[in-house]
Amino acid sequence: MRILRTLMKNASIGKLVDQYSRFSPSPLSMKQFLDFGSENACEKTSFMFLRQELPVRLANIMKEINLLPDNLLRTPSVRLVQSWYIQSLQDILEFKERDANDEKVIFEYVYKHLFTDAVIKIRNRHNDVVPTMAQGVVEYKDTYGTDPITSQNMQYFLDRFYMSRISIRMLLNQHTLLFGGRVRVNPAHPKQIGSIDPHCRVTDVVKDAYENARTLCDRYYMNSPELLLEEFNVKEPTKPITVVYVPSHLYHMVFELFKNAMRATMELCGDAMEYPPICVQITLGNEDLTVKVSDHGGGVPLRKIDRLFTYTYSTAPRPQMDSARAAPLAGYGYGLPISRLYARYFQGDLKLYSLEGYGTDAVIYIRALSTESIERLPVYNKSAWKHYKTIHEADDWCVPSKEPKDMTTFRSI
Ligand code: P4A
Repeated sequence: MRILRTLMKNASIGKLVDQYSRFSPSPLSMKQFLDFGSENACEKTSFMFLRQELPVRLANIMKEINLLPDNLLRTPSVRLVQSWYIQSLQDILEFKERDANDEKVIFEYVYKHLFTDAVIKIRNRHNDVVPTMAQGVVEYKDTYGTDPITSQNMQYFLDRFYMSRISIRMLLNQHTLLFGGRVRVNPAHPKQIGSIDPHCRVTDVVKDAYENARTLCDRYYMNSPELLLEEFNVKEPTKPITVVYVPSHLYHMVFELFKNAMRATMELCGDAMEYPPICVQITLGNEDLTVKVSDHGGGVPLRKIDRLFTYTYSTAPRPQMDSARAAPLAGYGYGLPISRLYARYFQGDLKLYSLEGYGTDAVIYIRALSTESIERLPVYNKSAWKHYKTIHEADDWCVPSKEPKDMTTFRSI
């Protein structure tokens, strides 16, 4: 009887996933996020939007989880993650639409508080999605190994899956920060609209991230490179550069880049007492706000750059750490691929330009105009489906042969 009930429930949740995945997610612009937080915006508008949009975003990515290789789907970690998504979808669908006449009353007296509680509960339930999914990838790799095709599919899925998660958490955070407390202002950041700062001072975030990375670096290497910071505000050279952005996202990205730059610098220079500084250039043009983090850490050959962004590569078993020493400064994590997703989330990007033997320039691109900062969201459709189902044929570029052909063969004609 229990089994039958479970089966019935799973069958109906499958139907709901199908139903909501037929809608495309609705990307929001920075302006729309700010409007939800403005004085006259109401909690009910936010509620009604989230009641529809959260199930759509959840269902869209749940369809893609279902397309993962069976052996990966069957790992305990991926099953656990999947169960969180099912539970959260059910939690939101409790707030069903009712008769429009009753709706206002029901919202004020019943839904309002229950909804913010549900939103907080959902956010907490999904806190450990990244390490749990990473564990699933390790389990799969240990048992079945990896080939380039699987690795490529995993990369495609995880980029979309983590991007979807970033976007869902953004929605959950905005709602709780704006409507969860008694007042709309965040005591720690009174000028922010939820997690968005309409006048985010890029330099302040960069300095903060540098100081915190430097503390880790000092602890591990007993020393650290200095910071040289330059700002180029092209149109208004005397004004500090600001942008409408999520400071925590910017912090996450630059902190990651500082850790990498410091690690490369310290490992290259060894016990030398002097280290080349890390140079940061912050530039505001018409379209782009660019943050470049340059080091003289010896660089990475082009052949190995892609690996720094590859999930199946980064999830190699951790090296045995000497428990007496602090955790290593960077690496063995998802730092770079996730940072790149943060940059892409609002239509920017993160790129590495390395000069092997010399050093690395890491560049974060952010849209300067808030009207262009619009969520970049994955959508489940036929073309996404094809990515998982296509049988990959031979590459359409020649494989370079290791042993060059004897050229005399051609000359003797
Ligand atoms: N040289 N340059 C970088 C690294 C090395 C580098 C590096 C050996 C490699 C892996 C790593 C951290 C640093 C850099 C800046 C970057 C990225 C890589 O933003 O100097 O951890 C995975």
